[in-house]
Parts: sequence; structure tokens; C-alpha cells
Amino acid sequence: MKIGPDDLLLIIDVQNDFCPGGALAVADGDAVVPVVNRLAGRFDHVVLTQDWHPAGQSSFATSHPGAAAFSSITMPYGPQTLWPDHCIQGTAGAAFHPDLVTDRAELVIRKGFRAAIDSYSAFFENDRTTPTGLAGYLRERGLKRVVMAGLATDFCVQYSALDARRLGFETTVVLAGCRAIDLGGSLAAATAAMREAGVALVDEIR
Ligand code: VGL
Ligand code: ZN
Repeated sequence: MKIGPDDLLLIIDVQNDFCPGGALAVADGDAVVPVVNRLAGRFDHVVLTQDWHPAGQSSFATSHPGAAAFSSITMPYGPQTLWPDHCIQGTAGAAFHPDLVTDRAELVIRKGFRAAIDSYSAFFENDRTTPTGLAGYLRERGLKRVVMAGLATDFCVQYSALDARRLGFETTVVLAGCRAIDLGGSLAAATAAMREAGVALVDEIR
């Protein structure tokens, strides 16, 4: 693909807690940093997302006595995986990776900031209906295509990509700039779901 003036690069959750040594470390998560930095220099529009939870967020296993991290529960809005405490607002773990070049970002979308509901997607919280405002931003700015990369492929990248398609945006995921958590086959399932939804999965953008 050729990068055009109406294309947006959406960089998902490149934060310390998702990198080696972090509270919810994704294997090799920091390997995405040079890839997304290179991409960011080539787009006219760059938006970042930042996972941004209050202490005691309902998606934390520690909020459910006896529940194990990486188990699943049913919330009023549907199934929810329980995570180790991570990306707590204002902590070092919630900060962007120190080598991520954030200067060209025109917007940072913080998500998962309500205690009662998690938010994987850059577009909707996990009820799949409460909007973050990003779709409105894209439409008002006349941006038509969303190219995304970041962490993690099978959670926040996947949910963002599926929602972008559902909202009618052309959507590309750059896999060299993504790494997965891969819980019980979730990476293969995410890859299949994104393909099925018409998300273009590419290794790199030349
Ligand atoms: C994410 C699990 C919990 C992600 C965020 O960025 O993929 N995964 N919070
Ligand atoms: Zn989170």
C-alpha cells in the first residue's frame, strides 16, 4: 500500500507494562518500538492509545477475591478476561515506552479509565457500544483509512481493528509492529477474525 494524506497511523498501547519487565509483559513487546517509530515518520496523522486504568479496575483479578489472573468472568457487558493490575493511571507502568517517539502524535486516546468497564478497543469500551470519540475525530478530520500496530495483537489491536472495520474505515494491521499475549489460542483466533472482517494484515509497509 501507498501511504496517503487521509491515512491515520494508530499506535496501540506501547506502554511499559506491556513490555518486558512490565506488569502484563507481552513477549518481545518492546520489539515493536523501532517499527512503529519508523512508521510514525511516514504518516501525516498519528494517534496513540494509552491503556489507563484506575486502581481497583473491575478487569483486574485483584478486584475479584479468589479469582486468578488470566481467568475469565462474566460482567454485565459480557465476558471479561481478568488481568494482573497494569497501566494504573499516573504510574511508570502506564507511561509510554521511553523510546517511543510520541512527538508527532496529534491525539492520545486514553481508555479503560472507568472502574466498571474495561476498554480494549480504541473506538469502544468492552460493551462494544460506549464510544471513545475516536470515530468522530476521524470523520471530522476526513480520515478514511486506519493503519495500526502495537500491543497486543490479540486484544487491543484486534478489537480496534474489528471496530474500525465495523465503522466503515479501511483498516490495515502491520504485523511486524505488533506482538501478542496469546492466551489459549487467542492469536490464531484474532488473526482469523480480522481476516474474516476484511482487515488487511500485512507484515510491513514498503
Ligand atoms: C491489553 C489486556 C489488558 C492490550 C490491555 O493492550 O492488548 N490487553 N489491557
Ligand atoms: Zn488494560
